[in-house]
Amino acid sequence: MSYSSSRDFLKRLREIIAKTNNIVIMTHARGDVDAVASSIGMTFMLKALGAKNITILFPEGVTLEARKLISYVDIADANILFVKKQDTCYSRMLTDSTCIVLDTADSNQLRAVQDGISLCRYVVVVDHHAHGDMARRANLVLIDKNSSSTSELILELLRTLNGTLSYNSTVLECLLAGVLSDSRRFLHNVSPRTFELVSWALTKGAKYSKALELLRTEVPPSARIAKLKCLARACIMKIDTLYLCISHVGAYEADCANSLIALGCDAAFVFSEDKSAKAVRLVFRSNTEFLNKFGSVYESVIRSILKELGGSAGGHEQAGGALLKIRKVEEGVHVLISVLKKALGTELVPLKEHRVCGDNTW
Ligand SMILES: [Mn+2]
Repeated sequence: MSYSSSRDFLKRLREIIAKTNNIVIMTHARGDVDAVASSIGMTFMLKALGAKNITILFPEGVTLEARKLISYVDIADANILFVKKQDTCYSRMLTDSTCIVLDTADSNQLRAVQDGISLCRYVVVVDHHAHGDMARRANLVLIDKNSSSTSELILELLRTLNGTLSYNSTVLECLLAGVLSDSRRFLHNVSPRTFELVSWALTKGAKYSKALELLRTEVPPSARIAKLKCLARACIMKIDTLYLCISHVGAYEADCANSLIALGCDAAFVFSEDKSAKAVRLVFRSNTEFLNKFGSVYESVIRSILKELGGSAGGHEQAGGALLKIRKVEEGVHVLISVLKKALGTELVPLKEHRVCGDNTW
C-alpha cells in the first residue's frame, strides 16, 4: 500500500477519528519546517473535521527554524509536547489513541516515542519519503514520494475539503513554508501539482512574503563564528581541476562543510572533537563534479577511514558523516589524507596562499 487518493484517505480518516477519543500527531526527531508545518496543518484540518483532544509530540524538540512556525500560528487547543530522549510519560497518552505520524519513513526516526507506536489503536501515516517500516505498521497511509513535502500532501487534503471549511491564512503560510523548505525553494521534487497547490493557497489568503519570512532565521553568533573559523582553518588541495577542502571546528561541522562547498570546494571534509562521545566527528560533502570524477566519497573514502580507525558512519554518495573512534582531530586528518591519496590515485597539491594579517606580503 503506497498511495491512496486524498478523497479515500479523508473518508477513512473520518471513520477512524470517529472511533477514538485521543489523537496524537508526531513527527521525526528534531522536527524540521516541513514536519512542524504539516503537524500544524493536520491539527487545523482535524479540528475542522470535529476532532477533539489533539496532542502533538515532537521527539527531541524541533529545529530553530521550525520553532518560528509554532509561535506564528494559533493552535491553542492542541497540546504541543516536546519529548526529551528519556521521557516515558507519553506511553499512557498513546494507548488506544489514533496516532498520526507525519514526515517520518521509519519508526526509529521517532526516537523516544518509537516503542510507543505499538500502543496506538490506529496508526495513520502521511509522508513523502521512500518507504521505511512506518508504511507497513500503519492502518491508513497517504504516501507519495513524488510529492515535494509532507506539507504539499496536507495542502492537497485541505484543497480536497474545499468549500467545507474556512481557511486560516497563517496555517496555509506555514504549509507554504514547508513546501519551500523541503523543495529548497522549488529546486527539487516539484511537479505541476506543487505549483497548483501553492497558487491555491495564495488564492485562499496566504501571503507568499509571509511564508518566505517564516524561513528567515537569524544565525546565532556561535554558528557565524564557527563558520569563520572553519574558513580560516581550511586547508585547500587541488586534484586536477577540482578542489578539496579539509577543516575542523568545535561545532556546526555540517554548516561548515556546506559553506565550503558553497564557496567553491568540490569536496569538503570537516572534523570536530566530540568530547561527550569521546570520539571525532567527520562530516563530508561533495558536488556532482567530484562524484562524476571520483565516485562516491562514502564508498571510496569513508569506508576506508572506518576500516582503519573504527567507528560508524551514515549518509549518501555526496553527503554524510562518521563518528571515528579516535580522540584527536590530527589523527583523523592524517588518515584522511593518506586514504584520499590512495582512493583518488593522484597527488594532492596544496594551495599555498596562507597569509597572516599584517605581514608584509600584502
Ligand atoms: Mn519532509
